[in-house]
Amino acid sequence: MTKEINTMLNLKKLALIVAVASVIVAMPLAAETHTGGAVYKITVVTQTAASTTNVVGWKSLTGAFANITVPAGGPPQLVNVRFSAESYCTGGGGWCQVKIMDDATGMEMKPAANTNFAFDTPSSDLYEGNAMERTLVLDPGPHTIQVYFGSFSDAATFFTLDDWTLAVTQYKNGI
Ligand SMILES: [Ca+2]
Repeated sequence: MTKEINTMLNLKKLALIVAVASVIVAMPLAAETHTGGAVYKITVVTQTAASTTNVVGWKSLTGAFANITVPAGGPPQLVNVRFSAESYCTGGGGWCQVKIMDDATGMEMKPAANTNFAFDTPSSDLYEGNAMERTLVLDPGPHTIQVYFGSFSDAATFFTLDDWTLAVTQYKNGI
């Protein structure tokens, strides 16, 4: 094999490596799929009193939690949470964020976007109905599903949640 052919082969190899690397870089994170069987239990919490925060950081939304138990000795359960609320986000900058945690394990429910999920954005659009949905497969034992709200720009951002519903559905045999 001549030196020229070797060089050509090496260039082709390099081109292939670059092409593969480009595809890897361009690929989005894979979506996650979880499944569960029959409904085991649903817990629904509602509130008509408003809560407001202008603290920079997360704050637990008062009363927006559900204490649930995945039966000991059984399989994990798929836990699906729907949260809807009247939302008002004003002043300052950044976003008004909501996340849902299992406080018992310290795990954020999926998609675990943390501060990257904007439930609302500061503007003069006043009150509106907004919603989110989260999922987690939980092991046997007690769990506390808790809603947190906040903003991460400055104290000039005010975030109010009102007239909310927290619905926590447990499904048997979560995977
Ligand atoms: Ca808004």
